[in-house]
Amino acid sequence: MNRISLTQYLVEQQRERGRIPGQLRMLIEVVARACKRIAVSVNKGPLGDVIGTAHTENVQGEVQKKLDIISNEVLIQANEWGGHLAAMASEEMDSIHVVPNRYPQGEYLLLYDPLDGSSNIDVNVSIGTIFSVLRKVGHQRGIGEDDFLQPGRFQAAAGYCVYGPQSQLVLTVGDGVAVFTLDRELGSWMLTEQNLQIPADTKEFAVNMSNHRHWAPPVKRYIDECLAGSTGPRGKDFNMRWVGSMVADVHRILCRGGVFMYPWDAREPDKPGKLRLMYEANPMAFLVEQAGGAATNGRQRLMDLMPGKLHERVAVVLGSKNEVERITQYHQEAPAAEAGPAAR
Ligand code: P6P
Repeated sequence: MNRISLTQYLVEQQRERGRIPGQLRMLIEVVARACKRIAVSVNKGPLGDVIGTAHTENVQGEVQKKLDIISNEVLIQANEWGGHLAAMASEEMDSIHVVPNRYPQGEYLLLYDPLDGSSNIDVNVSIGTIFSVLRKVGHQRGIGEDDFLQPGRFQAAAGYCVYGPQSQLVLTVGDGVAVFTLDRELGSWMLTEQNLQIPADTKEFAVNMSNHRHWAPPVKRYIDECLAGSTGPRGKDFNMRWVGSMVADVHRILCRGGVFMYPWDAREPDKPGKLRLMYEANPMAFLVEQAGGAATNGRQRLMDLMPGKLHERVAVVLGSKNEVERITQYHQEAPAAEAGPAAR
């Protein structure tokens, strides 16, 4: 089969649809190349000095794995010099990283989780890099954290690279979702799927069941009905999958449907959820919506949420449209006191 490369895909998309201006194409190609570099380190595992912790903590107070730091550095070094970016923000950095004055500044802002699911690194389970692209709002040189605080619907592009049995790059620029598989012999990302579509219905849910007793009633109601299966109100049996790596769980849902939940829970009532809005939830929400699915915080469309802080967290419900809508309906039907944190 005559497959096309990422570069050819981007050039043809620009020629036919005009959605990938030069700087955005450069950004996507640079990030894709950085993901190839990260894949090399991830695939080395114990053969390289990349396993284990770096004995440091990130802004979230989480112990950083060596590969978290390596991946973050790879993305910074790859993106600084090209003239396509004004600044970057990363789960692994407290504040934004502005392109140094020795390089020209571009029109875009890049946000990323350099290696999501890093708790799985040491046990050889799929992990990934998640990225989100926003446009620089002003045209002044000075860039601050506030320039990043844009709702997800303003994203120019989003994607992830999943380092699994295959390394795959999944990308949207707002015109459907395309999948590229890394051909290691060529060292190229090759188009293997486009216009991914998530089935509106599903029989598969993804959630960390060990948190069940901490959930708000609408979430308990939804999951309990799934567990009741064909003998319960849903009248059909459900299956459960939970990798504990968002990229792996979302990739499965993009490929075959399902619903993913990381809901608010009562252990830390002031925290809306575990996942980060700007560089986990928003890019995944963009991809899922572009594939015909839905993505909310249980009540509101994720991509409509106005961020207040760069590293803020959010509850996440995403995947097959009809299931996400049912979960939203259960939140709306619940008495306000039972529905978890106040709507934003
Ligand atoms: P838990 C990985 O640390 C992550 O941020 C997501 O990739 C994943 O979906 C979630 O946390 C897993 O959380 O509590 O099940 O370990």
